[in-house]
Amino acid sequence: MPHTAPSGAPRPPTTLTQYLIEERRRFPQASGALNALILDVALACKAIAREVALGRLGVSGAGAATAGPAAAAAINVQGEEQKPLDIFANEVFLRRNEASGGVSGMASEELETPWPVPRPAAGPRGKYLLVFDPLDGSSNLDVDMTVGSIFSILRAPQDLLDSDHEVTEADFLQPGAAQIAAGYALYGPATMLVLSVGNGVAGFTLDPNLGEFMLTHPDIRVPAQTREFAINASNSRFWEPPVKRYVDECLAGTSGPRGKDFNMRWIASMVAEAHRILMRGGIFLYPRDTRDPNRAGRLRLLYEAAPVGFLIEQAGGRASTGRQPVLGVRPSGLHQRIGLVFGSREEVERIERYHREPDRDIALNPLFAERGLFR
Ligand code: AFP
Repeated sequence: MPHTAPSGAPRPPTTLTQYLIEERRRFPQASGALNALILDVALACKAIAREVALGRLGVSGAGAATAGPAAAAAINVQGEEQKPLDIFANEVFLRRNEASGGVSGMASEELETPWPVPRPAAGPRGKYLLVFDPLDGSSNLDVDMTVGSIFSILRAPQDLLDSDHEVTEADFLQPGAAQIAAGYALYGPATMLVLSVGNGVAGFTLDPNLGEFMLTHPDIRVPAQTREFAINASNSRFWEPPVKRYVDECLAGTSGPRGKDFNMRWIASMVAEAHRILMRGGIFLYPRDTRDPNRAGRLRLLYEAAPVGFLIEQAGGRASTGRQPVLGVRPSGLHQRIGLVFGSREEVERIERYHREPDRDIALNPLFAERGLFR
């Protein structure tokens, strides 16, 4: 039912700004700096959405030769190729948010080290740290498929606020549970912003005519059960036994132990997969595997796993490494990778159980006991 004003006329949809003002009422002491920061992030996302929608007509294509730094092919700190749009999106995030006064430092997938924001000539330092992947799933750009931006907002440590020294990597190494807010923008058929300020999850759709994000999905909840899973099956030979077991059981369908058929999806853009799961449930796995002993997984903890974990848990789902809640992991580095499983609560709990069970089976098996054949 559309909301109606006392006059009987339909009430216009709530804007992102109005939503944030309402949320701020929960904290009478709040200065408004967080809201201002989120609005700047939203503005950056609108600029990126516009550029993404231009496709080859924008910095990625014909215009690339004249697009300055965005034209240069480069490799980022992860050893991955940076597309012109990756660099453009990173610049937009940095420029838009360093001017806001709300942050004292930023960290990005595209930058090896933190981006310092100097103390302003007058007034205090920004109270927050902003961490982001400015364009997640950018390998999808060449084929005009959905991509997104994902961000996390942390409190700047007090000793940073009290000092004049530049932000350091250590300032960012906070567990996901410490996030103040997290969200993503999805550049799909419609541009959406999905946000949590720690009081549930809300989804906003960009009205391109007004240039405003409108609240279209209040109080998003992830169903506890699902029949849909997402995993890159080309890695199956590297999976650990609990993951193999889980996927095998899904594939066995009605004739297997789960007694029901499952559907599978893989978009190769975590933001897009997270959005589908927030909308209709499901489970996503990019688990720790044996492909590269130097990498605990593919996805990055600080700017992929932590913000998506915050959103999913705020929506009643669960996010885990398979072994522990992802929001409890204290990062050891800015670009640390981690195994990630998230989505419908009952499925994630099942996978966590499967990770515990092999150890238990080994412990119970006399062959593996302290004096057994294999120890
Ligand atoms: P890109 O931003 O380099 O395309 O990486 C996207 C991503 O980090 C994540 O969004 C996907 O879920 C995952 O990588 C896809 O990885 P695979 O290519 O190994 O399936």
